[in-house]
Order: sequence, then C-alpha cells, then structure tokens
Amino acid sequence: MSEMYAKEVPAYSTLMHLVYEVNEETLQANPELQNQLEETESLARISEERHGAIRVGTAAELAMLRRVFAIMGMYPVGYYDLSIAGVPVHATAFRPTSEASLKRNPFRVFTSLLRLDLITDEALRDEAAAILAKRQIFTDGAIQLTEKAERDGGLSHEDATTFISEVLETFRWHDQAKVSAALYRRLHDAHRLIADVVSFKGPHINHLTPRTLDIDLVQQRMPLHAISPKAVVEGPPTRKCPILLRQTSFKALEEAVSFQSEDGAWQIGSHTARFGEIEQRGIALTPKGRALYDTLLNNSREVMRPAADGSNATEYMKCLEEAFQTFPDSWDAIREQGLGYFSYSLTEKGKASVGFGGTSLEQWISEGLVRFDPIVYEDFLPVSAAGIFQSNLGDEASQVAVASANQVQFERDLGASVLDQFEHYAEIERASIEACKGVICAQQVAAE
Ligand code: OOG
Ligand code: NI
Repeated sequence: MSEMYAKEVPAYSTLMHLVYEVNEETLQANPELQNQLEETESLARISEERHGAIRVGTAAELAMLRRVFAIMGMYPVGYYDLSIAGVPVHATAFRPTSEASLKRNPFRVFTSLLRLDLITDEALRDEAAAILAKRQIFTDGAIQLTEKAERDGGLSHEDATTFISEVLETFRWHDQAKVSAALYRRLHDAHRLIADVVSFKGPHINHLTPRTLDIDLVQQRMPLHAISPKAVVEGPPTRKCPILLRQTSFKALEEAVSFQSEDGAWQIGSHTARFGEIEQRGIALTPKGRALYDTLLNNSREVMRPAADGSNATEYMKCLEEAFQTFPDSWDAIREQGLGYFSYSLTEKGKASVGFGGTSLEQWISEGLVRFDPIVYEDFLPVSAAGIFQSNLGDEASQVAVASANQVQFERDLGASVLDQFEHYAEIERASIEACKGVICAQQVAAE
C-alpha cells in the first residue's frame, strides 16, 4: 500500500524523505531518546507508516472490512464521533491489539462510515443510497479468500500473498467517477465528504502517516520542500514528556478525475481528497489523565480556536501552551498522579538480585530493581481528527444536520462492538507488573 500510494501521490514521497531526515537528526542529537527507543521499540521501522484512513458508504462495506482486517490481526478499537464537528461520519480504528503485534507493526486504519441520515435533502439522500447499494468495493478473490480464512482459521503463505494483493485493490485510486458531473456537484454541495464517498468505485486510501520524532521541525520545514502544511499542529502542545498524539498534514491535492455524461462521453473535472499527514505519539493517558487533557484543550479553545487560514496560528499555539501548564511534565509526576499508563520491567539490577527485602512495586522502583516506561498511545483523538478532516474540506457551508454520537448504530453496522481503549492499556500495564512480581517473588522464595 505504501508503494502504491507513493506512486499515486508523489508529494507523499517528499514528505516521507523529510520525516526520515528529521528523525535521523533528532536521534543523533538525542542519544538518550535513541537508547530508550532501542530498548522499548524497534528503531529500524521508526520512520515507516503508522496509519492510513478510508471512508466507506454502507454498513455492508464496513462489516466486510471488519472481517478482512480480522484476518490480518487488526480489530476495531474505539468509537469516534465526528458529527460534533459538522463532518457526517463516525469511525473506528482497525489495529493490532497485542503488545507483541504492536511492536512488530503498529499500523492502523482509521475507518469512517458515512452517515447518510445527516443529509438534509431527502431526494439526494435516496439517490446516494441507491448508488452505494449497487457498488462492490471488494474483488471476488478478496471475498473468497476471506471466507476461506474464516473457515480454515488462516491462510497458506501463497493464499496470504494473493489475499494482500486482492485486498489492495479496494484501496486503489480510481480517476473515473461513477456519477455524472451534475450529480457530483450536488453531492459536493451537500458536503464535500459525501461526494468523496459516493462518487467513486471504492474507498481510496486518502492518506498514509509516518511517525516523526519532532513534529514541530517537520511542520517548519514542509514549505521548504514546496509542501503547504495545515495551519496548526493538532493535539497537545510541545512538551518534554509527550502525551497522546500530535498530528499535522499537508492539504488535500486537487486531482484530475473524469465524469461520464448520459451520452457516455467522459468529461474532465477535479476532486480533492488525498493528503499527507505525520504524527508524533506520546504516552497513553488513563481516564483521569484523558479527562484532564480534554478539560485543558476545551479551556484553550474557549479562549481561541485555530483559524483555517492560519491567521492566528502563533497565538493559538501560545494559548494552548498556557492552558497545558497545569499538566505535569515529568514521567514521575504523571505516574504518581495516575495520569498515564506505564509498562514495568526488571532492571539489570533487578534481574540479578536475589532475596531482597521489599514487597511492593514502589519499593522495588525506589531500590532500582524495576523501571517504568510510558506505554505509547496507539489510538486517535476526535477533536484532532475533526481538525484534519476540516483542513481538507474547507469552510464552505454544508447541508448537514448537527447530530450526536450513535455508537449503538455504528456497532450494529460493524457487526461487532469496538474494543475499549482504556481497558486495553490497563491490561498491558497490569500484565507488566505481574511479570515483575512473578520473577521477584520467585527469587525471594528461592533465597529463603
Ligand atoms: C480521516 C481523518 C482522521 C486522523 O489521523 O485523525 C485521521 C479522514 O480524513 O478520512 O486520519
Ligand atoms: Ni490520519
């Protein structure tokens, strides 16, 4: 998919090079970060893609995607309601969930389902639904191999290779629209996103996102490479101890597409959907930490919202930094106040010690037997995602009703419930503590 996207969107290659360059520089200037990453994650893949996104049109498409991703070990985690920001979709992220799989490849796909119920023009809504009901976004091969994998509990190496190339077809760009220029225009006028989902043969991958170790530096350098970044970096401000997720993107490109008129002739037009994005990840927050994050973000947005044209970008970032002054910025404080999730492991001293006295985790930490490292946040943030959507959609008026979250309907359409992200991080933390306890208690028993 990465190769396909780089061929389809050349600006994406430029961004990948820039990210690679900045990551190399950051690691060289920061041996401590390099050591920590070497110990806790694999450095070899640091600059590779961490996520991508697609938008689908029907419950059947979403449910089939769930089955396809499950074969690749990716499961729906989290529910994101974007309707609060006037974007007529709700979403989940398909991703690996076990610690071992995440270490090997944490790639996720942010997957949005269009909410046709939010189109206020009834005739247009019916027309869009009829078009979506007729399309098939999966190849026959992808469907057959999905059924086979479900039946047999997996695929042979050969079938797996075919499966990947068949599934890739679903994510491919199609420059010939399935609708006429006139209908595209009507869909577009209702909401740009509706035109994007309904007009084409499939849900083209709309961005892929590499991980950067210094998002501010990449943001600053984008214009030097003729890439125009969105006005502000989404998420928390720059910090010593990164929390959650920071993201920025370059704006969606205007690309040539063609529409077929009734007499069968093709008519040239354009469509904007695909963009480039980068992310920098920090620690996963507990419900308490997340509540603090949400409050501080809201506080800063009450003072000032980032303007789409970037005119208040500097003031907005300053205001955000001020609001976040009260969020502790040391790993010790974040841990002591129960704001973030950590993974605990034995130090060299801990592994070598036999029969020491302490009985609690806190004692083992203060004796230097156990260390703690932040667990990386693997999910998304609804306000940030809305900011990314909006920077690509512009501020034009749309005919979309303001709605509220509807997780029940989303899960019905998905055919499964989404996993709770907090439970998942808590479990990784708990298992790491149990593993330390197991070894230390065995050492103590052996010493007695
Ligand atoms: C998805 C936008 C959200 C993110 O990283 O938050 C997203 C889309 O535009 O389809 O990718
Ligand atoms: Ni994204």
